Amino acid sequence: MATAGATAFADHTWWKEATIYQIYPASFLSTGSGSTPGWGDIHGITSKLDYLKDLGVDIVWLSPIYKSPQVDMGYDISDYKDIDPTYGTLKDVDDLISGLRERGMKLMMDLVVNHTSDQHAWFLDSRSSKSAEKRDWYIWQPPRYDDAGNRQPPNNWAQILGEANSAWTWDEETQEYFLALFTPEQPDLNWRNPAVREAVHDVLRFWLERGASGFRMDVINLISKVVGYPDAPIKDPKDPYQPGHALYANGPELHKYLREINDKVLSKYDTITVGEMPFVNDSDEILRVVDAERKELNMIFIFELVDIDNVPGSFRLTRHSWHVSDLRKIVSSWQKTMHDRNGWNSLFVENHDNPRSVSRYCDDSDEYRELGAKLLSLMQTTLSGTLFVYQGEELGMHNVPLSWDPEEYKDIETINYWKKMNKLHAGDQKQLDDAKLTIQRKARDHARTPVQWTDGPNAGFCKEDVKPWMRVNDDYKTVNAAAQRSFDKSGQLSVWQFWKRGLENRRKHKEVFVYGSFELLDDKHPDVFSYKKSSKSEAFVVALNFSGSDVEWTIPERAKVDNWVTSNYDSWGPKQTTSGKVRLRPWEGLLGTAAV
Ligand code: TEU
Repeated sequence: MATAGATAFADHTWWKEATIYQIYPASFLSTGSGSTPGWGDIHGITSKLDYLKDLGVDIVWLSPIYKSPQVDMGYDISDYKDIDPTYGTLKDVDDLISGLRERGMKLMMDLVVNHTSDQHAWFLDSRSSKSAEKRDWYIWQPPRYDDAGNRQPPNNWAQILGEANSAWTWDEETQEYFLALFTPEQPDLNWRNPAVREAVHDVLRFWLERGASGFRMDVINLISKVVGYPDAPIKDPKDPYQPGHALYANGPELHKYLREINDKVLSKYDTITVGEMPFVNDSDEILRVVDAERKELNMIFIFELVDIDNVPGSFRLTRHSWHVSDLRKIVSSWQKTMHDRNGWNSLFVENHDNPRSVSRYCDDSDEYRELGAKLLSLMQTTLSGTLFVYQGEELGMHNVPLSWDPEEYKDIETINYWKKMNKLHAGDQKQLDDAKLTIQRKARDHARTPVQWTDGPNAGFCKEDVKPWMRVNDDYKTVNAAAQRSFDKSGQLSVWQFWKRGLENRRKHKEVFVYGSFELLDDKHPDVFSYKKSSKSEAFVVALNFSGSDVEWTIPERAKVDNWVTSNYDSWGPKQTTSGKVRLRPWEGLLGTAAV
C-alpha cells in the first residue's frame, strides 16, 4: 500500500504488467462451430491460444459474445448470462477459460451495462405499460411540444451512432419517449434505480464466479445523466440534434455507482477493471476514477489520442488535422499525470471503434506501413500503463482502401452517417466524395475486417466456400500472420516479430517501462517525439520520428545515451552517434540504453 506522500504508481500488481489482447469475435477466426457461417466463433479463439501466448499476451479481452440481436455487433445485449449461438455456447467459454488457465493466461469480459438491447427481457417488461414492474429500469420521459403543437423529444441530444436522429425514441404504445443514446435498439438503463444496480452487480458476480478475471466496462462514464435532461448547446445549427455528451458523460452519481460496484463485488475478488470513458479529458475528473486510493476502477481508456483527428466538440465522423506536437503533448501529459498523482492508465492506439493506427498516425503505403507499425509498437511497449494490443495490430493491418464502395462497410454508425450525408448532399458529388474520404479515414469498420491469418482463400479466416461477414482487406496475400511469423531475413524483423520482441523486452525491463518515471526530452522538434524512461537502476531513451522525411535530432545532454540497442529499421541497434546530432530516417524509431 502507498504511504502518505509516496506514490502507489510503482506498487507492483499483475494487472499493471499484463499485456492484454483485444479480440473482436466476429472477425477473429471462424471454424464453423458457431451458428452463423462467415462469422468468427469461440472455438476459433481457443484454437489460437498458443499463437497469443507466443506473441506475449497475458490476458484476452473479448468484445461481447452474449446473446444479442447484433444491431451494434453485440454491444446490444439481450441476455447477460448466455452466449450468442453465432459464437457458441457457455460450455465453449468454459473451455476457453480452461485453455487460458493452462497457459497462465486470463479472460477479461466486456461489460455493457449503460444500456441493454431492446430485446432484453427487462426492456420488454419496461415498455409493456406505464405501470410495468420494470418501467423505471429505463429512462422514460413525456414529450415536449413546439409552438405549432408538434410532438418533440424531451431534449435536443443526438444519437451517438446515428447523429441525424434524436437520442430519444417514441413509444407509441405507452405514449412516452425512452432514452437510447447509441441506437434506438440500445435503451439506456436507469441507474438511479437501486434494483438496476443490483441486477448489474449480479451480472458481474456471474462472470467472476465462472472464471473471468475482470471487465472492460463499456461507456461506463455514461451511467449517470444530469438531472432534468437539459438541452445541449448548439454546435452546428444545421444539425437537428446536437452532441449531448457534456450532459451525460461523468454525471453527478458516477463515482457513487463505481464505488458501490467495488464495495459490493470487485473488492471480494482479485480483478482487473478498465472503464471506457469517452468525452472526458479533465485530469481531476479522471483521477477521481483511477486514483488508487479511491477504489473505483484500476484504469480507464482516455480518448484524447484517438480523438486527435475529430473536429473538437463535434461528432466522431469528422476530420481534423493534427500535428506530432499534439500527440507528444497528449502522451507525455498522461504519462506524467498518472505517475505523479497516484493513478494508472491504459496504453492503446487501436480498438474495434477506431481506424487502424498505422493509417491514422503514420503512413500505410507499401513503402512505410511496416516501419510505421513498428514505430507505434516501440512507443507503446516502452511507456507506462497496462498495454492493450488489438487483433491485427501485431500484423500492421491497415484501413481498407478508398476504392471500396460504402456498401462494403457494415457498421451501423457508418451506415447511418452515409445515409445522413446522402440526404444532406443529394447530387453533390464533391460533398459525397468528401464524406467517402471521412469514412475511409475514420470508420470503425477498418478494425473489423477479418484477421489475416494466411495468404489462402479468405485469408484463412473462414473456409473457402463461405463468405466472410465482412470483406477481407485486399492485401492479405502479403500482410498475414503466417508470413510474418515465419519471416526470416537476416537483420530484419516482421511487424509481428518486432511486437513479440518488444513485449519480451518490456517484461524483462518492467521496472523501467511499466513502472519507471517519464521525462519528455524535447518539446520543440517538429517531427520527433523523444523521451527517457528510468527506474532506480536502469534508463532508456526513445526517439520516434513521426514523419516521412529524414530529420535531424539533437540528443539533449541530459539524455546520456550509452548505446542504441534497437531501431525499427534493423533487428540490431544502429551504428549511430550517441551524442550530438542523430539522423533519423522516415518513420524511424530508436531505443537506447542510458545512464540513470
Ligand atoms: O463505444 C462507445 C464510444 O463512445 C465510442 O468509442 C463509439 O464508437 C463512438 O463514440 C462512435 O462515434 C462503445 C463500444 O466500444 C462501441 O462499439 C459501441 O458501439 C458503444 O459503446 C455502444 O455500446
